[in-house]
Amino acid sequence: MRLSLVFSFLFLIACSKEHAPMLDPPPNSGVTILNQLSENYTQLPEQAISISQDKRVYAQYTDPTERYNHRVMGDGIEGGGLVVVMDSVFYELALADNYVFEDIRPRLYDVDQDGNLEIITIRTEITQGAGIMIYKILNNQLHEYAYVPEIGQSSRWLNLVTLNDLDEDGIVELVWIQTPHIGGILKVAKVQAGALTVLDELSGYSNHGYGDRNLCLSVLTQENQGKIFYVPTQDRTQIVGFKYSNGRLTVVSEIDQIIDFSRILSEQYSFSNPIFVEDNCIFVE
Ligand SMILES: [Ca+2]
Ligand SMILES: [Ca+2]
Repeated sequence: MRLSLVFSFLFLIACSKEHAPMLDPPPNSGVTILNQLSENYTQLPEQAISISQDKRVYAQYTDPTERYNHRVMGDGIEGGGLVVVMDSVFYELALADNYVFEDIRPRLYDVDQDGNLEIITIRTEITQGAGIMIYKILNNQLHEYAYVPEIGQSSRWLNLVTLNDLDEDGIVELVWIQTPHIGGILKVAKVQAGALTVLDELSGYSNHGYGDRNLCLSVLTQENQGKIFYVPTQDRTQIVGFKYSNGRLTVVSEIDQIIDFSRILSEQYSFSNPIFVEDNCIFVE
């Protein structure tokens, strides 16, 4: 009698399991998209995925390649492709063999302020060095929208500083440092369709240590005098704050401090009113 009760109990458990509700996440949820990005694509060693704050947009580099032997971030493995997910639709792009994404993960920012995020990449041509390519989804495809032309020489790289409307004229500015390892030149351009025009530049700054995976050596703040961005000097002994207005870069602050290029800048100094923008803060241990 007691044995039959046990069997009945086990039978009931088995039946209840058979009809248990499914625990898998619903299709196209964030977890599913992350799983698809990591399982259906070959990721770079950093496995870094950008996710927009509203979780509508995801982006990662794919198809690791060693066809460009520069090793600016240590391992010589760069991206050969890009996948972007917007509103659960996957958009893929494969670079031609003479290009790589010399980068860790794509940045997401609404550069034309139309309510949809664009994808900002460091894209290198093997004989011409690094440039910046901004992609936009148009007609269900990733299109080249705006770009900083390549530096013009192989094994020359650049790193982004910030993307923001710095002078508050309604147009987003892009700031970067060209050749941060060899006399880094700080440059600023307004983001508009097509090739971007450098509006001002100043040399002697750096936001990357050769071989490091830390691309996060700049900080943007909102201060009484407007938006100020900070980068280290090339010799790593100062942090310098810049304002951009009337088409010019102006130094507004010089802070004497030794900077460790393996650590993110915002952790090395107490900035007032930093604006959180992960676009200038790409860091992998
Ligand atoms: Ca946009
Ligand atoms: Ca502006």
